[in-house]
Parts: sequence; C-alpha cells; structure tokens
Amino acid sequence: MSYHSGFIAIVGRPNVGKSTLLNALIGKKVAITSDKPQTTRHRISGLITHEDYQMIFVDTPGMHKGKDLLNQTIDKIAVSSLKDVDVVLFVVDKLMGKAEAHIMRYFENIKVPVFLVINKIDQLASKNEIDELILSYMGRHPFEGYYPISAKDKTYLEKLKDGLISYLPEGPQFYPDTMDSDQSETTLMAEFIREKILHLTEQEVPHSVAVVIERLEENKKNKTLDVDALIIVERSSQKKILIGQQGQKIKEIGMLARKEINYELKKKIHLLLWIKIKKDWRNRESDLKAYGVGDF
Ligand SMILES: Nc1nc2c(ncn2[C@@H]2O[C@H](COP(=O)(O)OP(=O)(O)OP(=O)(O)O)[C@@H](O)[C@H]2O)c(=O)[nH]1
Ligand SMILES: [Mg+2]
Repeated sequence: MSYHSGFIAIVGRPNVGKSTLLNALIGKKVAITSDKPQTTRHRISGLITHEDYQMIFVDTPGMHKGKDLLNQTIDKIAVSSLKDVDVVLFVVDKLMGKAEAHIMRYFENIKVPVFLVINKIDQLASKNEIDELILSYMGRHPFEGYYPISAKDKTYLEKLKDGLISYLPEGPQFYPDTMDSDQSETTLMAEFIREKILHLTEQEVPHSVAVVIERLEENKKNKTLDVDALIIVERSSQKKILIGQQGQKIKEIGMLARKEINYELKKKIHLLLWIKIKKDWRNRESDLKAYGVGDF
C-alpha cells in the first residue's frame, strides 16, 4: 500500500479551542492554551505518524481584525496558512456570526476541502443545539464534513481523524517518526512561561506580554538547566502587576512555569525571571520578530 501524507490547517476565531484540539489530536502539549483570546501568536505544527500515513496539523492564531501590528501580523499568519494545505479544519463554538462569515470568505478563494469542526459540545445542552449550530453554517460553504467534538474532553476525535485519512494525498513521510512537533524546547519554555502569565493576569496585561529565553545553560554540578527568561511588558504599571505584592505574582508564575517545563519537557530547571519595559513593542516589526511573533 502506498504512503499518504498531508497538511491540515486548524483555523477559526480566537478562543474557539484550536490549540486545545491540536494538543488533544497529537497527545502532547505543543501549543499553549488559555481563556484569553489571541493566545497563539505563531504557526505551530504537530504530527501524527502512522505506518500508512502522516498528518501534519498546523495550529494558527485566531483570525480577527486587529488594530496593532501584533494583531495584524498574527492575522496574516492565519490567513496565509490556508495556502498549501490539503484540508482545513474550521473550528467554531457558536452559531454563525459576523466574525465567522468574515473567515469563511477566505475559503471561497481556496480549492481545499474544509471540515466544519464544532468544538466544546460538552457545553451544549442537547443534540438539538448542535444541529442548530450546524444548520447556521450549512449552505454558506460546501463543507466536506461536520464534526461535533470536545477538544477538552477528547471526545469524537477518532471520528475526525478517520474523516481526515481519505483526504490525505499520496506522499512521503515528511518528518521522522520520533518528531511530534516543530517547536524547539526553547520556544516551548518561553511559551509555557507566557501561558502562566496569561492564566494569572487580566485585561490588557496578557496581550502586552512577550517572553524570550535569554540564557540556557547546563549546570553540571546541580544536574539542572539554568534558564534566564525575559518578560517584556509595555508599561511600568504592567510590570508592577506582574511582580505583585511582595513579589508574590512573579514567584507564582515562576513556580508554575518550572513545574510545567519539568512535566512536559522532562527537564529539571532553575528558572530566573526578569522583567523589562519596552514601550509599544507590539507595533515594532523588529520586536515582533525578536519575541517570536510571526513565522520563524
Ligand atoms: N468546555 C470546553 N472548553 C474548551 C474546549 N476546548 C477548548 N476549551 C477552552 O477554550 C479556551 C480557549 O482554548 P484555546 O485552545 O487556547 O483556543 P484557541 O482557539 O487556540 O485560541 P487562540 O490561540 O487565542 O486563537 C480555553 O480556556 C480552553 O480550555 C472544549 O472542548 N470544551
Ligand atoms: Mg491557540
């Protein structure tokens, strides 16, 4: 039997559960998630490799019309991800509205099969509600299939995977069996730290934060990795919030990030967090690049 392989883009509005779905599909945390919109800021690939096929899922930032350069850049990444893929998973979690209609306009220009993935069905009261939701999208685009799932509870993911198999073209195994994502350990560390900040802060702070790993050094004596991470914020008020009373907040962020890195990457680390104010970094292309926003 011939080998099949294909690229599958995961797109949709912010916060619908695209990254949760990617992690659930590949069975590993390669994308951070949070209840704040615009969590994902760059393209993230995750792999399922089977003896007969390889699926390369591409998680994308939530599509929306943003005002600053950061948001315009992440929107562009999502839109450009629609090109050169074999299947698109359009993830939704509510009835069709303006934002969804806006995204669906991009589908008109591509000749790629689109699956409608209705996520968070654990929150829907009845099958009727699911049907109603599907009906609001039907007829708006010739979808290849309708897949109600819960990414959080990992329900009906097998059905979705089975549905995808027949859409994979004949092709080589692009990546080795041992690889499950294209994210480097350094990127994942920075992202896990950012995730804890997203979880522990509110309002404008999550969107004003970027994280970069500045130093990563093996400490042979302690058998740990010494990691220095820099947290970038836009204003001194945000720095104050991140530090918290008597440094409690930054301590908590550090502790949770260290635990997560230890659990997910099986790395014992000694983590030092630094905070720097950089005004308006979200509107500077060079800063966006330096802070891992965009394609890299
Ligand atoms: N109840 C429920 N919540 C879910 C489900 N899937 C995701 N969530 C929650 O929805 C929120 C957003 O999830 P993400 O995976 O970060 O969403 P996203 O679409 O990647 O968001 P962006 O990266 O900002 O575009 C998080 O709080 C998740 O825990 C689900 O199946 N059921
Ligand atoms: Mg995401």
